[in-house]
Amino acid sequence: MKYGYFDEERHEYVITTPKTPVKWINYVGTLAFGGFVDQTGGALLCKGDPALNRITKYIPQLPAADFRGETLYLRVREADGYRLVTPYFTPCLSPYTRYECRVGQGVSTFVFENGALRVVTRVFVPQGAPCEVRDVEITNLAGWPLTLDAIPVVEYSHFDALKQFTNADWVPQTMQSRWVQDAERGVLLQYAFMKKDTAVNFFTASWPSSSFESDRKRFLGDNEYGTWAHPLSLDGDELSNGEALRGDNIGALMLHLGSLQPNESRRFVTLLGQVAQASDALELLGRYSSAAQVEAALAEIKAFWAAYFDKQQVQTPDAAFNAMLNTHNPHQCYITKNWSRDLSLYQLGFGGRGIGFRDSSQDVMGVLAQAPGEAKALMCNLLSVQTPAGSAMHQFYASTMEANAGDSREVPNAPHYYSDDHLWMVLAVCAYLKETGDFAFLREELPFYEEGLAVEKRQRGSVMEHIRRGLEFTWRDVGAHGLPLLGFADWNDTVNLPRGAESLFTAHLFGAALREWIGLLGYLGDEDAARHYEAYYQEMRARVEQHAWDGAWYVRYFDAQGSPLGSAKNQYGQIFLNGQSWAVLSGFASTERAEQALQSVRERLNTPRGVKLSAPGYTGFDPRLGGVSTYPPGAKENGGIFLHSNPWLVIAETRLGHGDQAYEYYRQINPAAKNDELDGYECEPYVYPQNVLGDEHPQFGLARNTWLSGTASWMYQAATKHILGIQPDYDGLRIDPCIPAEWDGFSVRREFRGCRYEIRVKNPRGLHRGVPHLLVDGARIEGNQAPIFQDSNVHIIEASLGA
Ligand code: IFM
Repeated sequence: MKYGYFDEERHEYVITTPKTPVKWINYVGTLAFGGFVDQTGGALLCKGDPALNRITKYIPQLPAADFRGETLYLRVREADGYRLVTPYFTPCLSPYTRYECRVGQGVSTFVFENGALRVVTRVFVPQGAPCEVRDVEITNLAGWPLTLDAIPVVEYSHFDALKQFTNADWVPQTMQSRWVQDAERGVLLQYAFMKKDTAVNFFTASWPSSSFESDRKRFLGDNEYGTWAHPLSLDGDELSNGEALRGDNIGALMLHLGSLQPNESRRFVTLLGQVAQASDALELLGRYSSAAQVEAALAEIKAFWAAYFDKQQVQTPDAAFNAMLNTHNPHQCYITKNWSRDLSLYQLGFGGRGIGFRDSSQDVMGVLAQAPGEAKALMCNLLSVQTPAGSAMHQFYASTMEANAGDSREVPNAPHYYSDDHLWMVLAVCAYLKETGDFAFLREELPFYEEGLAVEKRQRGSVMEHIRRGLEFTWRDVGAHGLPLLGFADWNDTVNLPRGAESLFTAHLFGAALREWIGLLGYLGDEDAARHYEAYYQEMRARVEQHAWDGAWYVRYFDAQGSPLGSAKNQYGQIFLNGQSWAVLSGFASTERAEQALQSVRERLNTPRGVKLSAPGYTGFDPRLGGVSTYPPGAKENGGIFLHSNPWLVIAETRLGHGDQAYEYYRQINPAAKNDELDGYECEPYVYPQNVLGDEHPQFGLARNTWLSGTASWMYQAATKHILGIQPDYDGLRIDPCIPAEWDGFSVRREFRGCRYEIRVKNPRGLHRGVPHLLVDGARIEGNQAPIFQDSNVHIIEASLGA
């Protein structure tokens, strides 16, 4: 079953039925003001912080037909009363002859036709504005005049998103709405008495409202035995004009649109936002009411995305690969960078997560070509929650910069750090410097995180010093085999072994980080420091090679007693994917072991729907292992296809020159390649999910947790830097592809350090890799690195594999 199609010309995915297997969403705005809109127009919006300043009440767990945050009713006057239509399908489940939800960047466009009406709605947040705009155009398709009313409706959440569900007296007693009318328009205000100040949510329309409602009970009617599918108040001509001073606050506006002749259209906008006072809302209405104003605001968003996409565009023989790389993957990377793991259909933004140190450090690497300034700003925030000891706080809240130690807080005797967090930042900083050449960043002074101390009193250090402390922390923090201690967890949050356990993942990540850092120090000419870290690298490598090889693959952990996990000796969890891919990424594995380890992955972990994280899955709760054993075999980290880890395998395969295998692993999880077979998969085909159920699970192939996943950044890196091989370096742009032999070539447009490159790679001999020389603007250059030009001309780089 197909639920839509890719419209690459418009950079959109077009959902053609509201009845997707699960809710499918798109993001509008940013964390400053924004949220997501689903395929039936439901919206979850917040300002600054989804936990502490939530605006709409959107409960993802409610059934698909339910009301979720926002909708629009249309009333067609008929001889015997009114006929209700919702042009987003829900909650009236209105029959349609055409339904489209066009998922663009920062805007979702809904097209609804039912024979009598065409309704086109564009939902977006103008850049920098504290409001969502819905631009609605209704056309009469019937052959006779129609008399129409429009009733846009929003349901508010308490500003403290969790309190909404934990206190059913205090919350409703604080919810208050007021109507403010100026000469022409009315604004319905809803007060959010937040801890330190009062924010004012507002709902208004460019068409005059003849009446309004702010109380859900009155709107639905009959003591709420009226339903969202048929609110009883809509049987009458007008709403009650009730200003609710308690209860479940909503905003409903009655807009009498009058009589539309055949083919005649009416348009209006609604604005839902948050301001300090009513006059600000009216000022916003003045800015985004007319068709020209809406077009201008949309043009700004479009221009942002056009420039964003323009930084890197590819053309390969695989249409699904192109669709992801040219539109949907960079879009997801940016959204993930902005929202971290704070707010999605799956991360519900109640304050448990905020911005994750590990997650955001990886997200940064997915936006470097397009948004290096934003990446740098995020890295500065992250580094400022690194502790003076060198490890990092696991997460922080963007609105307050308060940080904490994540789930480890719940286990009093556990180590209160994660062994991998701080090391990701080494990769992020080096990748940022390669992309931008902004070496001054290394000298920027930033605070360390010292709980309880005002920021001005905290220790400070340069970015270089932060990195140095991180590397020294891991070097010292080792266990019985001299391998890094696990801490509360490493990348795999769900394996929480008792204190004293060692992590091979962290050992390999340490190796990969050291390799990057040594490369940078070498480039900067700091030979002493490079030698210092080279010694660490060689020593850690020797320890891994001595202790961690299990015969046909690497083990993943040693517990505190020195017993391995991820070994053929174990009954469950015999082999872990990350133990193998990262042994290649760190460069620790010899060629022979690397080949063998990846062969073991192929044989024991690969499935046609992606590579499993481990096998076989644990079959019941084991308190010594922790969270991983709470899942049934095949789910999430317990033998599921945890997508985030698949691109690491893709990269590892390219390191060994296996172009066909790398591409095969890439393609088997590319959602765009699944558009015709989504039934068992269920999620959006335009973004990566975090997880897919593995083959030990009866629902093998079912995806969940789309959008906010490290999969986005790493799939983008795997495809662009490692399959296509477009690799920024400190002093040039390297072209080092590793492609499937069947590709006869590909091309890439890339902006790098202000220069524009047109890269054309040919593969006439059906090879995988090997670029011995380049033609740069027609001149031969030995090797595979193109220079950086000091101009803004387009430079043509030609390469031929093997020639
Ligand atoms: O690495 C983590 C990530 O930080 C959050 N989601 C789960 C991943 C694997 O456990």
